[in-house]
Amino acid sequence: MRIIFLVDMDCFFAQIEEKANPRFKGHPLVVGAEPNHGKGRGVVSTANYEARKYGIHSALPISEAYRLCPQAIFLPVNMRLYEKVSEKIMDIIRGVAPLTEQVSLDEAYGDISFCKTYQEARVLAQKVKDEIFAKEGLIATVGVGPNKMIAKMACTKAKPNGLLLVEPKGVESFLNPLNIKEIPGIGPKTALRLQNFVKKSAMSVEDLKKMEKQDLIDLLGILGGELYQRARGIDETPIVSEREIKSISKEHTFEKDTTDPEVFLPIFEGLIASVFAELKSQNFSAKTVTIIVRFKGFETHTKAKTLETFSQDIEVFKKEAMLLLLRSIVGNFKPLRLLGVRLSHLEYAPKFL
Ligand code: TTP
Ligand code: MG
Repeated sequence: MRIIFLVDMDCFFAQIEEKANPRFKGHPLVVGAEPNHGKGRGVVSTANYEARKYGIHSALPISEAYRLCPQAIFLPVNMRLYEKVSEKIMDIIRGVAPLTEQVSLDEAYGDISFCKTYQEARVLAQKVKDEIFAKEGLIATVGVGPNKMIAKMACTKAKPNGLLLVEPKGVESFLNPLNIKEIPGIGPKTALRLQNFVKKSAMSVEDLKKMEKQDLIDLLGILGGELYQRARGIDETPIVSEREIKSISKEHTFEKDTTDPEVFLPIFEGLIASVFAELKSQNFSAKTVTIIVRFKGFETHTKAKTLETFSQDIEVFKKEAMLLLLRSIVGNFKPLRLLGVRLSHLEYAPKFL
């Protein structure tokens, strides 16, 4: 039996700004693009809870935020500062739960299955909240449950400044009355398709549970099968510590050994694109690119280039990888059997940069 917690800072960027300038406290505060008296472009990064009362939220156009509350304090994004605070928060969380998975600057799951009971888990969850407050002067909300989905939903329910535990025996009564849109993975479009199917304008998780598994799969494919499980509180997704990932690589073995650039170059570019897609989806940036060239007869060459700084820029790495490939084959050109690309020396690079 697992016990998982999710720690998520309340209105993270805004809270940091309030702490830096205590006179902002109690006033609506918006962090994001320059509002330029309502003509500004760009969006809201986040808003404190006072500003949320006016309907302001993340990703809202800044012009709209200005219209809703022109008297709010509008501040630019000071990412350097937020990243520093984020590192400190993550250190605190890792001190409490050794196995963690950071999902954004202000949010991390922790496996606290070493707690034998939910009472113990409550003490630990309170401890992480208290430590974040004592050391950083910031408020976090913590959700606890038997898996990531329940921990996440409990955290959302408990916001702001909350702590909510949903024990296995309480999962059903926690989920049943919720609107299906509260289940992670059910966006507005999926919700609409489900509502149309059951001919209801609002649908609860209890309604969702009445649907046949096969109908869900016919309607939504793989997601349908997953939702059948989620509606029952089942989520076996593991916690994957970002520290466990040391490199990202892809290889391709040619069906026939080849010397034809029209065959191997598109494959090489595809490998680069695919390691990059993975890098981005894991929220990493990388410093080192390595290429692996295996010729007919298994002679294998690897060449690497380490950049001066971490990067997520595919064009930078593509250029380096191409140079490395050229250096490996010029003057030594034999039929190619395999090509590979590896990114290593990874650093966690949160979203929203
Ligand atoms: P969230 O945790 O989603 O939001 P939050 O911490 O501001 O508020 P909540 O109390 O609801 O958790 O995101 C963390 C930070 O990430 C947020 O403070 C700003 C940034 N962010 C963006 O820049 N753009 C976005 O669209 C979102 C959702 C967040
Ligand atoms: Mg948050």
